[in-house]
Amino acid sequence: MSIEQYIHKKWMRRAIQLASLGKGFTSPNPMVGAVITNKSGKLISEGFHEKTGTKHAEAMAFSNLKDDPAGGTLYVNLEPCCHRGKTPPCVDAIISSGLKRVFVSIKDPDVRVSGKGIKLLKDAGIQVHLGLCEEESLELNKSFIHRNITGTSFGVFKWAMSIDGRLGLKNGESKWITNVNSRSLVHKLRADFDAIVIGGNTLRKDNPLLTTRGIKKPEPLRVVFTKTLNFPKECKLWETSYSDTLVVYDSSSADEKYLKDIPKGVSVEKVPSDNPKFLSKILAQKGCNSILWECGPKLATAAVKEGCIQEFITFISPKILGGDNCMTTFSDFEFTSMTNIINLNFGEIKQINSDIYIKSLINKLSSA
Ligand code: AOF
Ligand code: ZN
Repeated sequence: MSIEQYIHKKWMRRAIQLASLGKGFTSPNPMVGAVITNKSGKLISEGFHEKTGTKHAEAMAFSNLKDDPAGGTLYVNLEPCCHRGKTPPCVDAIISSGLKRVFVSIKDPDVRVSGKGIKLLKDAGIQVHLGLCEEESLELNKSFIHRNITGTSFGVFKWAMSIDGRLGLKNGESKWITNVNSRSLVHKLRADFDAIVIGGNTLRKDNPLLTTRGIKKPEPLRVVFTKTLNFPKECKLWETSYSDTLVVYDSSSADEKYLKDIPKGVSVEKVPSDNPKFLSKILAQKGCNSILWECGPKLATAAVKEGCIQEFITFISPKILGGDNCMTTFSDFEFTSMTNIINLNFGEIKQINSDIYIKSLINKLSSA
């Protein structure tokens, strides 16, 4: 790698790092960071997109300028926008700034932009280099890209199991399999997601709180997907003063007489069947780029079958729970041939005191 290439990479990595400061707050928008150097290659400004509705990264960088950008270079991890949305088009600001060159990591999958931003810059005589740090940028904005391409939210299924692959005892006695550190990691993990989903059975059995315990404000949306609408009167999710709750029900099976028992502060939506794809679409339309599925085995299996899950986070606890008295996560899959099984790739693996955390990936995304 030449010194020049190394320097360009360094500034793009900085743009990606700035972009990631918006993690958890930008949805439905992407995480974007921008770095501007002057014609001598000196850093003269930085910016990032803080949250939806606020200045785009490029606009923030232009408002932080410490020197004349004419003849300089912009580094940005997503193609600059060319539409007038909540804020003016960034390409207009780039063109009038006199910058001579723009490095862009990846194209914007948003149909309002999608290559048109790059074309406008080139038509204005600006050199555009596409593809620098592409992999890192795809990874950073995988949820935003997934929602734009598929119309569904990027899904991560999280569960905890014993070393022999058991979820717990069927009698419900072993509610917590993992240690307290793994459980507080889950609270942190939730902060990276726009919504946390469980099924009606998990609500009835566990009565969970599903919050980050104040790590993120506003808290992610808490969602219950139900076939019956039949819930206990007292549920932690009904307390909505610090965290919103949405109940999505299957109108083909639920008895709507139970709607009156759901407190006023809880939002309710219906879908035509128990297919989790309907849920994922509704949440995508509400602007959720990402969903953490914390549901039980039935809904998890259906969500995997319907392509609603892209990644798995598994906590493994060093316990042996044994056979028939235990629940397993994917017993609803009945594979009869190795050609049909689901193959995953291991991503991150780490030890959390006595437990192990494994992230596995189901498929790889490509750029727009
Ligand atoms: C951002 N921040 O830094 C960049 C974005 O809702 P709007 O009007 O803010 O437009 C959002 C779209 O703008 C988004 O889908 C993406 O295509 C483009 N670029 N968005 O929120 C940014 N550069
Ligand atoms: Zn923009």
